[in-house]
Amino acid sequence: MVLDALLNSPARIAIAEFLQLELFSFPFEFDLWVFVHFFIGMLIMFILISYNSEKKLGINRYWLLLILLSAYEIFEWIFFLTDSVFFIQESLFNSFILDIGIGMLGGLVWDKS
Ligand SMILES: [Ca+2]
Repeated sequence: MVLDALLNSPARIAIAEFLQLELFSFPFEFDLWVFVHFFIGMLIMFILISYNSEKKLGINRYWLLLILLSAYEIFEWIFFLTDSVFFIQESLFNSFILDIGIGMLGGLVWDKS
């Protein structure tokens, strides 16, 4: 299957391994994915502001960002629970506190800069 070939390609595995480079592991695991989550938070905030989402949807942009980041983490867990090779098991703390928190921080930094 094309998807399997893509997911198991040497380039994807190299990128995934690179991003898992552990910067420190105490008090929690902290790898390069932190920067991905941070920039994704900034990017989503940029899009929410650019499309005037608060006015159009009537929801505060920070709630929208939280909903989108949480939806992604739930999606990732569903993939993990179905034994997909694409996502690596994370602790609940890493997934729902750290990843979402870092994404929210990225959004805040974009919003305030
Ligand atoms: Ca995650």
